[in-house]
Amino acid sequence: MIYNEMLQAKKDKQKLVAVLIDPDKIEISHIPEFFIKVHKSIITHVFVGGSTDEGKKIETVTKTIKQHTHLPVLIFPGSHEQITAAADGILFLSLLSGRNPEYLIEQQILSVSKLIDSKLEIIPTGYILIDGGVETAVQRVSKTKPISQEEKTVILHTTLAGEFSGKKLIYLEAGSGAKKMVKPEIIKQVAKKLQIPLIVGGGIRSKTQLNEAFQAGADLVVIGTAFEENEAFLLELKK
Ligand code: 1GP
Repeated sequence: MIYNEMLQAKKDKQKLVAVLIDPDKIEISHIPEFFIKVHKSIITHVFVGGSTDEGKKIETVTKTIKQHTHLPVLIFPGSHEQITAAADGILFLSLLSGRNPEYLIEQQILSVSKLIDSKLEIIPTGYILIDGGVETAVQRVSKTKPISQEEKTVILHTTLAGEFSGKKLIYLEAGSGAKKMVKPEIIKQVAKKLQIPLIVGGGIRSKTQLNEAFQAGADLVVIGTAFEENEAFLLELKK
């Protein structure tokens, strides 16, 4: 079980790193070569998804990834249309920072027909969009506002409301391509109070930022854009 392994890693203080693969941004033919690099790096998880899947490639991309890796593959869907049983599991997201019912419950209901008979491990995840200094795709697509990094209490209370309502993970998200990652002081404040594993992503482009996120208390860090722009960065994060 992927989630139980995450809990164990948290207990053991073993830090996890996910590569985020946007199906619109990767060539299927490049996947085998990409994963040779992934396996040399400290990556422990693979997330697949994006705010949109214009090329409708997620199923093929996920199947191809599964053929080339032993790492757990989780769908990180921008909508119910991105759900594919080819993965191992799904981050079943609720956008708790927003007030758009479409992303709080409607998309989740629309997902059920695909999930009900699948073997996907479903991990309820409170997804919290934090201002990363630039309008991100999540903001555009979800038509919700991120929480300002100045609103520390709102961020803390939103994450804890997620935990208290039964989410198994909290994902603090500055948005793909964010200019500013979630500040370490915010991660720290949340990590101190949260019992469940904490995912942090958006705008992390260096080893220093990765370490800052971990030192502040992130259990799993997600990196997408930095690998899309420079695959050599994977090798800088060598095992
Ligand atoms: C986006 O948190 C992830 O959902 C990763 O963001 O692409 O900025 O690394 P980046």
